[in-house]
Amino acid sequence: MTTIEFPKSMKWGAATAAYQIEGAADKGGRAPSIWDTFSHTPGNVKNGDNGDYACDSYHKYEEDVQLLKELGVDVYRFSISWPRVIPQGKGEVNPEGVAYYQRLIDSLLENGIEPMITLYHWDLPQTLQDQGGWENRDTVEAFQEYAKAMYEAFGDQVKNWITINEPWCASFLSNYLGVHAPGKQDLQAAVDVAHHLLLAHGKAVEAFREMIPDGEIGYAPNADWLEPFSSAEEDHEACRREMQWKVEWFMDPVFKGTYPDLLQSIFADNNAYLKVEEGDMETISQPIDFMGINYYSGSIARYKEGSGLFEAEPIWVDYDKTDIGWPVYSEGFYKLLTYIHQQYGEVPIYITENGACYNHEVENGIVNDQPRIDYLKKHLTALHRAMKSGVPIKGYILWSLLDNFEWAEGYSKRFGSVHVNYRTFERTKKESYYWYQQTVHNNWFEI
Ligand code: NCW
Repeated sequence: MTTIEFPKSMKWGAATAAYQIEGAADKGGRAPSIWDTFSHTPGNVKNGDNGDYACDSYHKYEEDVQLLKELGVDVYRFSISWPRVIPQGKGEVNPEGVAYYQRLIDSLLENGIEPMITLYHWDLPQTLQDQGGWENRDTVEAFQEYAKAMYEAFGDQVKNWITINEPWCASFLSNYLGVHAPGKQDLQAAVDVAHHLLLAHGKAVEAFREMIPDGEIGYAPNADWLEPFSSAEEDHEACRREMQWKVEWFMDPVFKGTYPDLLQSIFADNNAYLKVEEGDMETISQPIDFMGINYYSGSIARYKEGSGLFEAEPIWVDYDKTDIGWPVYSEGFYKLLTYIHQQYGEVPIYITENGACYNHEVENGIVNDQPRIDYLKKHLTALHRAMKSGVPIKGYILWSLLDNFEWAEGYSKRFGSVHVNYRTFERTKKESYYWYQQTVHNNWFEI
């Protein structure tokens, strides 16, 4: 037995996102987001699922807070639904929407849990999409106004903020690969969206400094690790290109004030051009208080002519895979963290998401999700190794507190430490919940 022990300062948390858990899609003055439109369009989401009811957390938030309290976490990361608080995307603030988050925040604080708010976890108001969405540069300003309204409403009580969740998903996965809302397949659109998301991040940070000077703000890019299949130069280069797309494209602008040259030329070869206006890079690269990292998986890849934009082909060597098909690759977590530390220096890091999809059901009142516990042990061991190597980790936030609406996969994929019955909305703690509870309580676990 080896004990993996974390420093006393380590913050533990659990995360969710508005569209994935709230439900109450037409309640309290909420207007549709791009995810309502997308999920209600046949063929986009598995089994035709949508977030109309989700986990019904809009009504059951107190029960969720009790789950968090019993879990013993320091931090709850949740997102605000922009169309719930500003239904038309700009202009009037909806008091009923604000009141919902106020109740949630009050309840968290009464129970000794620090709120961490994500401003954008993918549910853009549909009215803004009708005006071009994130492709339209005006959306950046609308986002800054929305951010200001939220700082105004909650800044006294909430000190931890995240601007944008997984900008790669909100740009390329959504506008080039067409898997997520709005479901486009247009590289130029994706490049424009990516830039505008980063700009929106910068504008929200700018306003934050004026309005919440004693708070901390960061963003939460997703990151994969690509390991070259062989020592051949072409395999290395293929992995570099893929990593530049998934990682550097969203981190270099923020921490170095530049976009990777190689990728700009690959995009240009495919008739997609970066449109940067004067001052943009300064806005994007202003200092932030922490970097969030969402890590789930990685893979071994090799060069393959003609395979996608970057000619990198993943090789499915003998990894275990989670129930969503993502390889369990904790070594990649360690490598990614040390790589990011080398590249971007001493910026403190929160693991803003890590977790696994396993679809265990309730049997005799128990959900025995041992593979999720194994996954968490491996990844927390890798994290601990990274910390020992000097990577400045502030905290670890589990995805997810609850099973929830898993975007294009609908309800078919479960990431929660708590099982949700989608007919009755009943919550059942899984074995991984109890394991995480012990780990959070002890600040150590055994392998
Ligand atoms: S879908 C996704 N996730 C999951 C989601 O529940 C959460 O809201 C996200 O922050 C778990 O964590 C993130 N990430 C997208 C992964 C990329 C899928 C790549 C598909 C390639 C075609």
